Amino acid sequence: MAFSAAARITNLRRHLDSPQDSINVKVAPEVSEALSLGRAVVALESTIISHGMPYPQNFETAKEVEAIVRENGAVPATVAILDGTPCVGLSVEELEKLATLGTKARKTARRDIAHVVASGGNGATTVSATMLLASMVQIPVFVTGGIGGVHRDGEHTMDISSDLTELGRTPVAVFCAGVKSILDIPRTLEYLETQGVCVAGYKTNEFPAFFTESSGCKVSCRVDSPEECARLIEANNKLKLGTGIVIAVPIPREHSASGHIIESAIQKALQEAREKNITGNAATPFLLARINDLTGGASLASNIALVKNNAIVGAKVAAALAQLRE
Ligand code: PSU
Ligand code: MN
Repeated sequence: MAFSAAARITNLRRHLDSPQDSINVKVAPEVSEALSLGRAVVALESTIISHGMPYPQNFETAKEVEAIVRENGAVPATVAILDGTPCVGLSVEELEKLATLGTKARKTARRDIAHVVASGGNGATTVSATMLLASMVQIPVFVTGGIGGVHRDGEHTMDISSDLTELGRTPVAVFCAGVKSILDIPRTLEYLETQGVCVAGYKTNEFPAFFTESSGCKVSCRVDSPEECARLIEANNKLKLGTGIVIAVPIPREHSASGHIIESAIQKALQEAREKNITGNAATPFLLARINDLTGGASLASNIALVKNNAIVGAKVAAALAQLRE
């Protein structure tokens, strides 16, 4: 018997909505409990562990960042795909597995999620994939080091991180230290504006450049306390804008001293990437690793320091947001 178009659509919807046809997201018991009680939770990404830092600093940093989130009043939820299962909240053993897998784990952006799940693989989620999974379980706050952006020369290569489009379609607040000057910062901000993304400076009017406090670019608004930041997130949520927010937290001054040394390493690494024709999703990990080598580890130390600082601010905001919603 032939179905009418309307009946076919209804059948399709039923098919998509039925629980056996949706992918199971494994939420750690502690995270699940906090979410159901309306307590503060902070999502954390995992590409920074697998591709952003070498072992063992990546494992140590991952554990320390989780501890900082706890000390500041929230439950940490590191996001990854393990043996094909999307996980929100990892055990120490699972964190170690990702840290030791390193670049053997698949760098997983939004476009890669379905394939990593379908093939039962291990995926370290980037900002885009982490935002998506965090929003699926309704975590509104996510802390990382730096987001992706428009690559230099991006107007020709069209290498624009899917982090930016995700921010345009997924309502999660992302705490970061801005974007690295391996990227084109003014174009990154233009792209975020086009996507309708609010870019707030935390106690600053200027968008920070990851290793340094200043990029020469202004943010679209400024917040000066965790409570003010929580109100911004809540307004974005209540307005049902559907877009994410970038909360840019400048690197603490005492860790940004080596900024200009790092900048010259960035220039050299960019030149090498061009010569070796390293493009696509290999570009960011290559540049991060080369900059670390060229600065004799100084960039890694700054990177770790700023992630920890972001975790303090993000956890305080998550706690203020939970209080606001009580
Ligand atoms: N920037 C950093 N460290 C990182 C990344 C970016 O300073 O580890 C990672 C994040 O996971 C981010 C991803 O989401 O790289 C962006 O990669 P791409 O440029 O390929 O979109
Ligand atoms: Mn890219």
